[in-house]
Amino acid sequence: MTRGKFIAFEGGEGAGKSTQARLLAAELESRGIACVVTREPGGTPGAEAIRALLLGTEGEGWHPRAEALLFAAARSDHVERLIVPALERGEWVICDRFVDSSRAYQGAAGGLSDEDVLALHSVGSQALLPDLTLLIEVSPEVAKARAHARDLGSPDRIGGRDAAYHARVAAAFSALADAEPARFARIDGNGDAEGVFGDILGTLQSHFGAL
Ligand code: T5A
Repeated sequence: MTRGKFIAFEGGEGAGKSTQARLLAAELESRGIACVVTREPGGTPGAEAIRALLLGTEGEGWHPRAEALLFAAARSDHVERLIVPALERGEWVICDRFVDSSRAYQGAAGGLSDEDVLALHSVGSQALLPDLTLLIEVSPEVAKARAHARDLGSPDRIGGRDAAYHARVAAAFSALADAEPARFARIDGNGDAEGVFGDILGTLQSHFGAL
């Protein structure tokens, strides 16, 4: 059995990750490639329960280190129970966010070192990395308009942080992509969904060959 491919979408709120993940899954299925679409934080019952703890807006929230530990715990359950078994069955896994979100949000923007975030990932998820990480980048204006339309003005605990925090997240994603060009592909997400998807399909074909 050939192991499936692990594709992650990354980027800020409203970049279009979920939209593109769904389009990619439909395209792969139409080509006879079995795939699983999942998300972080979440994807398994345990990780979805942690998601509610992390993103709910009640209470005082979490200290940055506790937040990072909770994301790592959710990811550990997700990797162990869903991602690795699917890859071993030969299915492709399309994941809406993965560890690079922790590196950008809890690391660069939240104040933890990249080494500490990667150490948590090593303990929790045996340092699993995607075969390809698609970083969807949009202007701050486009991101704000799309996220506002989706949230109806009531963002979750992390989406609701200030513009400076989200600017640090965007800069961190950009730096991660620059540092690992073999694993990352940068996608301009400002255009319409079909046009962005065309770029993603072209990127997959140049990365993995004919699908
Ligand atoms: N987080 C997550 C961390 O801090 N650390 C971590 O380790 C992880 C894993 C998760 C939050 O947790 C944080 C990051 C986040 O703050 P979430 O809701 O799962 O929250 O993630 P979001 O990024 O907030 O999800 P969004 O739905 O806002 O963003 P998407 O998925 O990028 O955008 P999408 O596809 O849902 O589209 C948003 C809207 O725009 C429209 C869609 O129809 C939708 O209405 N749209 C477009 N419109 C025009 N043109 C296009 N090309 C469009 N693409 C989408």
